[in-house]
Amino acid sequence: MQTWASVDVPRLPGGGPPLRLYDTATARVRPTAPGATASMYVCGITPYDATHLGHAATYLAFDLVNRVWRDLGHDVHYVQNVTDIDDPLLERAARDQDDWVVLGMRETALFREDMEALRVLPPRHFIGAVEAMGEIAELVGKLLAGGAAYRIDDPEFPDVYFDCAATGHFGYESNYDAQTMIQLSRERGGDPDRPGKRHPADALLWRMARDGEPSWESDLGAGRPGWHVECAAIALNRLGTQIDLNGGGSDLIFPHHEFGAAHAEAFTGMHPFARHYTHTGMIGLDGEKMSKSKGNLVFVSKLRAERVDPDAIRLALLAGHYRTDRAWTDALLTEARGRRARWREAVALAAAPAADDLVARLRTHLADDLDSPAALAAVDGWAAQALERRGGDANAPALVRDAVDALLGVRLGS
Ligand code: 5CA
Ligand code: ZN
Repeated sequence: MQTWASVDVPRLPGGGPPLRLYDTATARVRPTAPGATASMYVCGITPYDATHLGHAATYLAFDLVNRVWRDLGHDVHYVQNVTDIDDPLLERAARDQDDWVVLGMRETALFREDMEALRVLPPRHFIGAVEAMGEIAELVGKLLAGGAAYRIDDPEFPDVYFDCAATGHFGYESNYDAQTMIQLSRERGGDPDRPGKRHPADALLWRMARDGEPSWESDLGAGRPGWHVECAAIALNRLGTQIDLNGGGSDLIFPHHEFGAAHAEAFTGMHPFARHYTHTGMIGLDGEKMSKSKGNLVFVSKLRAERVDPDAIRLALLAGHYRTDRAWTDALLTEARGRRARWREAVALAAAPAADDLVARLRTHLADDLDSPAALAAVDGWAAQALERRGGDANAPALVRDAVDALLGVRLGS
């Protein structure tokens, strides 16, 4: 798929400490240690509705990872998928008497616009499940041939399932117990109650064609893929057998990333698939997680249509720590607008207090598990001093403008 337009990222003098990130699998903050190339796979949208602020917060968190790694000199190889065929898309299209292909294309186009407006650096590969159908079916075929998958005993629909006992490591990513896994798979698109599975949590790999549903020809028989194998195939084929980071919201910890990891590991024999599994907290509204199924959504495109500055949306979302479940409020946006105005005023001064220390602190805060609230507070401190004292270093305003642009993705110049 076509990705979205990139923005220039200023290069900053000097360098910062290695990026440390929380890893769900080991339940602690650990240094990331990519080589010259840093590989990152972040799960993309299911395009049956517009991008809301929860999605935006998640992609902004991984945009910070991208920016920090780039600042450290890594070539970031970033891949993101689009789940452009799955039950929710078909259900929404049926409800609205829409064509699922058109629905997916329309919402994906809007997502691209939103990401561009928010100045999120684009992935190098932005891949839809439909365009990756051949490679997904091929991976399912290999898992089946290798004994990690099985056909369910159902003469009408002999669907293919992944055997969660196949790798010997299942559960290491989420660390959830069996009861929790079964419960979460029930809530998140799985079918633990279907008879004939080896384990209730076993996930669907290939769903044989049903009347009235789209399907694709393959060696497995006509059908369509399960959700997790889509991401495993797209990631493996572009980033290789082991990656530096697999990311998404905390609602993807199980079953999605547990199975994605298990599929990849069963195929490659290498463990772990990702060196970091990094998950963002959920953005809520009025006390509930913002989600398409609950309908309590604030869309990025709606705010843009109301002429809300995307930089203010970015600052409002970065004012909270990425791992914290938090609520969206209008007050956050008001605060972000005020902050942006003060920062702009400070970088427009002819001279300001020296900024080398501020740049160092920005790097240190972000390297510390993306502590964006501390990074924002550091810029606030510098801006307050600059506006109070007036004068100082003539290079400081431009350095701060570049650092805020490169590391936080916020543009303060004209
Ligand atoms: N297509 C799959 C991933 S392969 C999917 O989960 N799509 S999604 O459209 O439902 O979500 C896209 C991303 O936004 C996921 O990483 C998800 O975890 C994240 N997300 C969804 N809701 C929220 C929320 N309320 N707050 C923060 N992140 C969210
Ligand atoms: Zn995914």
